[in-house]
Amino acid sequence: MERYYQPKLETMPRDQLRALQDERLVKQVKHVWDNVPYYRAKMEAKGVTPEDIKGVADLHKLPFVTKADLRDAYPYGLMGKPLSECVRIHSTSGTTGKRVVAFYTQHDIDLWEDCCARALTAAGATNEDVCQVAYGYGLFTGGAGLHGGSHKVGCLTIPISSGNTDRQIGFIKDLSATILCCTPSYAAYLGESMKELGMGPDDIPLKAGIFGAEAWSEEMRQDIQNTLGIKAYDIYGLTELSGPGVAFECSAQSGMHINEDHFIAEIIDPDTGEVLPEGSKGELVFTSITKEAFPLLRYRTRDICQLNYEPCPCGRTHVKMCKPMGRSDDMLIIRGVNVFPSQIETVLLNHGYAANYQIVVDRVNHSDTLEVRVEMTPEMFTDNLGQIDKRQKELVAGLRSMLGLAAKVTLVAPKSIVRSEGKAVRIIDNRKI
Ligand code: DLL
Repeated sequence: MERYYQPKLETMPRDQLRALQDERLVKQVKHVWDNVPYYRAKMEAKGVTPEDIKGVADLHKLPFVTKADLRDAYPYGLMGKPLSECVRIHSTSGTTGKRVVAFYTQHDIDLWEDCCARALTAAGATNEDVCQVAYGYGLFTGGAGLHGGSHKVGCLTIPISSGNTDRQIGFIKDLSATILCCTPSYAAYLGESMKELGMGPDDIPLKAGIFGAEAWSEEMRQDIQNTLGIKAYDIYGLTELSGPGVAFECSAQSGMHINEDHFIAEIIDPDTGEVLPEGSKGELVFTSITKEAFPLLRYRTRDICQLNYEPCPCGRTHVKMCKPMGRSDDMLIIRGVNVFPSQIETVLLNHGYAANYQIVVDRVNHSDTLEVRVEMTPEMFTDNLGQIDKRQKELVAGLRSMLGLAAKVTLVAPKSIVRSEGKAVRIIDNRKI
């Protein structure tokens, strides 16, 4: 039987949900107009006033917010509440120089934790469960979000944070953890480390995992489910909109329900900004309709995605988003061809490799080169050069048929590609463009 954390809201008939969104949007636009001069100026420049926005049907009239706006307004320029009412910040790592700082009132945190509690409940968590939160704690939203959600559900929460793999496995075993929350690449690494210790899925009590914060393929899901003996659920979110829990998977494991009572989703053409018809593939744009301290209207995520409005067997009525197919800013353009790392991952996993790889792009004599470095699994490891050459050629053919591009494939020894405890770093782009 499907269980919900907030059944009324999660299964609300769509016409009622739309009415709720209409009402909340109107209120939010007024809040932003009155309290965020930066956004008010953008609205004025577009000739829009709060009176023009009567509901979701008018959403397209509002200007977008982009990462560039967040940078311009850094750090306090997009706040909707005075500092005295804010209780916390979170921030992205800013490794690409694009640090984002988001603010929360206590009310914002409360609603965010509800969203994470919905995700945990959808994965089967109850107050009988022991939930190991192995996302990073601190500025990153993963640890704090799932931690708060786990408390709300009433799970015994293990705030272990990421890293120290032996201790992770020890705690899972000793404290009988049943739910694991971490990035999918770290979950795969934990599975790999367990194997090395001679442990299999039957040696641990885990039953479900909530994995997100980075792209992962269906093939990787199967892999993790088999090695850890669990059901692996996807969860999506971004710092700008609170963190994890903007959308989450249910028992159907076929897309993530967007918490539409808090976020309105649109799909736009990333080049023209035009709103695309239902079911189209494009850039995901979110409007937060309940956030007070950092209320973003029409925020361009850069994630490329598709929405599915078909009724879901789980009974939730909220629209589902597919696994993001990549980011418009992660998409590599190699010799004019659009390449998403997820496509490469699919080929590798289909050929029996684990998701331990690096994509190296360079430019030689004015032409782009693509190299995929892939670890052999311990089972396939060999020093037979003929065997390695054959395997490399198979992958070259697989990549050519997926991407329409010639790639160089280099098979490397197991464990030679550095593991990440958080989000994996898969792309090395050496082109000086
Ligand atoms: O990654 C929040 C989060 C924490 C989500 C824990 C899920 C679990 P940021 O660091 O701001 O926030 O990164 C946001 O990560 O725009 C996507 O490109 C990517 N992303 C997040 N979840 C997924 C997912 C957190 N399930 C950016 N699948 C987003 C693919 C994801 N990409």
